[in-house]
Formats: sequence, C-alpha cells, structure tokens
Amino acid sequence: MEYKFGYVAVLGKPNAGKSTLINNLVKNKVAIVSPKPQTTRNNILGILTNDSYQLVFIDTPGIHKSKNALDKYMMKNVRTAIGGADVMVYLIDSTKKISQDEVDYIKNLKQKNEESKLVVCLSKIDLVQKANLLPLLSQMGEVKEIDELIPLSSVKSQNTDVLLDTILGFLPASKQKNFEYDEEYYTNKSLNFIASETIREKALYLLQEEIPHGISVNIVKFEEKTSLVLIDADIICERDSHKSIIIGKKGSMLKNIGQQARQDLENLLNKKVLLKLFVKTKKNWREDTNFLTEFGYKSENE
Ligand SMILES: Nc1nc2c(ncn2[C@@H]2O[C@H](COP(=O)(O)OP(=O)(O)OP(=O)(O)O)[C@@H](O)[C@H]2O)c(=O)[nH]1
Ligand SMILES: [Mg+2]
Repeated sequence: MEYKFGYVAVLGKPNAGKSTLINNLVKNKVAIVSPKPQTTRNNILGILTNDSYQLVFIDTPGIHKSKNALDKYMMKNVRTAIGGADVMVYLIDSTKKISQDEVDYIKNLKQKNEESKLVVCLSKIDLVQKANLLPLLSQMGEVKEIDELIPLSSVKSQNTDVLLDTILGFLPASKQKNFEYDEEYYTNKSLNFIASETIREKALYLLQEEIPHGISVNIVKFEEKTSLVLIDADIICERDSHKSIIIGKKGSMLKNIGQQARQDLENLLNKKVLLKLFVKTKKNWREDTNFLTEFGYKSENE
C-alpha cells in the first residue's frame, strides 16, 4: 500500500468560491459561505482522508488591498498558506473578467513557494456559457507558470474529481502512512469557532452593505448538557448606529439572525440549542490590534 499526504492552499479573490469548493471536497461545512466578498477571515483547514491519502485544504481570506489591521491579518494568513503549500489552487470566478494585475499575481505565486505546484481553477462554470469560458481558458492557457488549468463548479460538483486527481498526481507516494491529522477530523477549528462563524454567516446574509464586515462574534458561553447546548454570544459592531440596525425593530433582526444560526447549530450538534445574542459596540475594532488578538484574529505562528 502507498500513501499520499499534502497541504493544498486554496487562494483567490474575495467571493471566488474558495470556501464553497473546500466544503464540497471535504463533504462537510468547515467554512461559512456568503454572496458578500471577504467572508472568510481566518485560515481554516478542511481535511479529506481516505484509505490511501490525506489532503489538508487551507481555506484562506480573499486577496484584497488592506485598509485596516483586520485586512492585514487576513493577508498575512494568505502568505502563511502559500508558504506551507505543496499544491496551490488559485480560483478565478469565471463570471468575471481577469485583470492584468490578477494575471501578474498568479505568475508570481511560484516565486513565493518554489517547491509548490500551481493549479488554476475557473470556478462557477454552471453560471457561464461555454462560449464565454473559452476566452478565459485561452487567456490562462498562455500563462506558463500554471501547471494545470481546470474549469469547475462546486455547486454542481463538475470537475471537482478532476481537481482531486490532479492534486494527488502532484504529491509523492510513500510506503509509510504519512498522515499528519487524526483520521476522524475534518477541520482544525473548535465548535466554539464554528458557532461564532455560523452567527457571522447569518449576519452576512441578513444585513446590508458594510455592516456585516464590521462585525465580530465572540462566544462568551458554550455549555454542553446531556440534551441541550447553551450558547451566549456577543455580536460586536463598530458603531452605535450599526448596533440599532443589527437589533432591528423590536429586536426583529437579532431574532432572525439567532433563529437561523440556532437551526444550523442544532443540525451540527444534534442537540437542542439555546442561543442568546447580545450586541455591543467597540469603536473601530478592526484597527485595534489588541482587540484582534484577544478575539481570535491572531496568526498561529505568532
Ligand atoms: N453558482 C455557483 N455559485 C457558487 C459556486 N461556488 C461558489 N458560489 C457562490 O459564490 C459566492 C461566494 O462563495 P464563497 O465560497 O463564500 O467564496 P470565497 O472565495 O470563499 O469568498 P471569501 O471568503 O470572501 O474570500 C457564494 O454565494 C456561493 O454560493 C459555484 O460553483 N456555482
Ligand atoms: Mg471564503
């Protein structure tokens, strides 16, 4: 028997479909997904194990220009993921145009990690006509730094098996079982983290524009009883005006966020969940490095 193990960094602009792809590949929801850009903030591992291989996918924040300390933390996560990758998978949203800046960024990836292979995926092909895909394929086909180019759809599971085979083809085989993670784990994140992200996901769906981007969710109580889980969480926002919007008329928005999050958490935990949400203001917390460190936006290698 031969075994394969590898780290796969999944990279790309905000909203390219990185988290959706990883959730599909590891057959579990490890990362929240939303139609708004900059959903993912932390590097999240999605682990796929079977008899002969273990692939560790690193979900990363979407690549964008930093405007505050939170953005800088997010972009540092991207660099860490690139540095540790055996294979880099760079996603391009095929419903959008590819800018020269993005092409240059992709060309440079190999210089950031010379050992790594580079796969570029054109994502969301279920949304585009074949005729519109062809120009993108030929544009990227000319980039010699790319080892493999794969059009795929995570939602329709089109070509996701091709991506897996391609990644495995790049990894060396070993006679020893070289897996680094326990085989029953599909993520490195705690239930606490998943609970806070689930609440943030509902806020991303239900709140408009900039407001959910300025939200951080802090779990203050997580108590598992025999048939019930008690969760208290603070939703921290940047301004008092945001606070009243998050609470909504007679508390309706907060109730909605809470109900949707509770449903997901009950499915995940297979228990009744009693979820209590509180909204607090912490002015400009995205600029506050002490706050960021205290509330989990801290690089693992620091
Ligand atoms: N139709 C379709 N939609 C997709 C596909 N993959 C992702 N999406 C949608 O695209 C949006 C963004 O997906 P995410 O997985 O959150 O994107 P991301 O790259 O992780 O975004 P950030 O975390 O912000 O960097 C969501 O609304 C997804 O449902 C796909 O294959 N087909
Ligand atoms: Mg994401």
